[in-house]
Amino acid sequence: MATVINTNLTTLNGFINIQERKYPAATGNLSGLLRSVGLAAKIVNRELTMAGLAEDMMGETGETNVQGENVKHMDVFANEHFIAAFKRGRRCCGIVSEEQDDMVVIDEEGAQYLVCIDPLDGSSNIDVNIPVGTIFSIYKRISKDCLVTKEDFLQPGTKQIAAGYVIYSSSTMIVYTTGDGVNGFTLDPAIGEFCLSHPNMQMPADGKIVSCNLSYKSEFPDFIQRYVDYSFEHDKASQRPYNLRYVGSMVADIHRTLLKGGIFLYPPTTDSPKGKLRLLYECNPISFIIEQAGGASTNGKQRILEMDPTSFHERTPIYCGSKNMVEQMLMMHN
Ligand code: AHM
Ligand code: MG
Repeated sequence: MATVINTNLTTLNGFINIQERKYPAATGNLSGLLRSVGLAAKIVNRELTMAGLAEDMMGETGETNVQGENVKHMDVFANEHFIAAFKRGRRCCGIVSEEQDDMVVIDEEGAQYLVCIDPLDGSSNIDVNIPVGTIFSIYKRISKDCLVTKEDFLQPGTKQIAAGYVIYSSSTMIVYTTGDGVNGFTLDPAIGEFCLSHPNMQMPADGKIVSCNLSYKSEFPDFIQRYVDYSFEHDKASQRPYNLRYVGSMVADIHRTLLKGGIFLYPPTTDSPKGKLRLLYECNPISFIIEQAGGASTNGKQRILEMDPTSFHERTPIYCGSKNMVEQMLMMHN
């Protein structure tokens, strides 16, 4: 019998080109920016796979970032390479990064796009070989000045032009949206290309997995405590108890939620009264992806995407995932 050879390979760059051709007015600038994400992701991936061998890539730098968190060597590496890729690509006029107190202003004539990024999400997991990620969000500038302004970055998530994440795990993937569905690309390390492996991702409307750091349960708002209790009650008819799964890298927990269904919760706690996760470069891009895949994302009072940001590093509670689970959780509010 003749061997069937699959030659139907769509690379990330090829896919970006196809998408661009759908919009005759496209300038190619967004495409260029997305290609920069792909390149930096490959560089970070290469370094991460070697992190256990290169001693200077493990552990902390001894410094703390603007949020008072210990900075890891890989945080610095990822931050520098993503920023360098955006600068080299010449399509980006500014960046807000988890690793930098203030915005990075790029004096690039004609550049209209700005990026909010968590270069290495879940970095406390690197030293123990657990999946980590990169989360990014792309906006178009609204100011007309010569250089990008603070207000350009403080647009609500509904104004995102594109958003996505990279998951560095048993395989490395980029999952992104430009508001026209969600597509996932798996890195084939042999050819060095991200290849379309998960076209038009849609998440299940129901799920049986709850993802949260239960060690803070007594500090959660009452309605979340009620929802957690409900989730782990025994009731055959509604297939409870649900399963508890928590990696502690948002990207990994969200990726599983997207593929298998479920709900991810990061409520306010005593130490983080506004929640721990950051609106601009964690919650907004993830919420854009989740909604585009048919799920829901809320801070308990409103859609995350409709929040009006007031500062670069502001935090918010987030509850997101399968639509019916999020609805059920919100019912506990009343
Ligand atoms: P980081 O961006 O500094 O790595 O922190 C964000 C991470 C998320 O990936 C994860 O969901 C959360 O912090 C875990 O926090 P906790 O250990 O409090 O559960
Ligand atoms: Mg993070």
